[in-house]
Amino acid sequence: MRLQLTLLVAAGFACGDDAAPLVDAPAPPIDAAPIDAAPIDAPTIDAGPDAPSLCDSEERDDDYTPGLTKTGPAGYDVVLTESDPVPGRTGNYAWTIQVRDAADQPVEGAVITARPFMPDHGHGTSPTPTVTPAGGGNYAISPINLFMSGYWTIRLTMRDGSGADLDVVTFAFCVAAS
Ligand SMILES: [Cu+2]
Repeated sequence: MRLQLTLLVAAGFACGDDAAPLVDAPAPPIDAAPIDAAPIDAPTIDAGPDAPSLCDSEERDDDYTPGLTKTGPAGYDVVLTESDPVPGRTGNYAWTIQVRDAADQPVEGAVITARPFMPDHGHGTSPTPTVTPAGGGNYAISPINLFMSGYWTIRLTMRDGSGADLDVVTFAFCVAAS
């Protein structure tokens, strides 16, 4: 900053009378910033008609839509084909997912663990969700007990039948008090 000011002064001095118009440079419109800033945090898809204010300002969460897909570092896709209910309020959730490998083939026989976690609070939930194969690379997960309002991550770790790591993905949702 000091350098810039020095250069500005030096330039003004060197230009003599030509520097005078700088004083009259038009000021930015005073009301420009607030108007531009407001719409950036517009409510996301998971906000219903009575949108929970707690989650309106949450920017880390996913926007739920059936078919929301996460890709792990090993190239596996996990498709959240359905969440019952739609994420938004505290309570028990039942998910159906489909796992697809890096070649886009459904993955049968994966051993999956689901771990809900509140990173802001450092705790998980209980009971631990049960993951049940449903055929065709689909798996049912329940209950996902998001008992506390706030930001949750749901990490899905996938291994093969021998226990070898396949991939891991994390979904994230904000829920408001029911
Ligand atoms: Cu918590």
